Amino acid sequence: MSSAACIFCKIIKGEIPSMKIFESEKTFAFLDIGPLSRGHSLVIPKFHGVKLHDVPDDQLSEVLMVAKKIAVAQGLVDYNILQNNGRAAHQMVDHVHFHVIPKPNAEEGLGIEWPQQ
Ligand code: DGP
Repeated sequence: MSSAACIFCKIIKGEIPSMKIFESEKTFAFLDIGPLSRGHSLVIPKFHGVKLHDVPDDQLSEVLMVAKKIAVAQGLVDYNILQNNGRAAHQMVDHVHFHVIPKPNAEEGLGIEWPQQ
């Protein structure tokens, strides 16, 4: 399921360009357009759901593993995995997404060898 108006659904379909770093049948990952640190990425289920509880379990099953793969591939030591639900929780894009945010003292480890599918 996708939403015609959703920017992340458009990114998945290639209608909006992105720096893609991973794609599988259910999951997509790309660099954040406004990174909080170098290598800040977003991991999303391809299924369109606004909040975490809108996405069926089987559509979410890979998301955390992909976030972990990215952190490992970047050589991160310190990082945040962050997922916001709703405006009061600072969610700006209404398609579930997990941020992988490298922390500054881990930056020398950013070798940028992105995980393969
Ligand atoms: P959040 O506040 O959790 O909803 O974070 C939304 C993130 O999405 C924010 O860090 C910026 C990013 N973002 C918004 N629009 C685009 C876009 O068109 N392309 C990319 N790559 N990232 C985007």
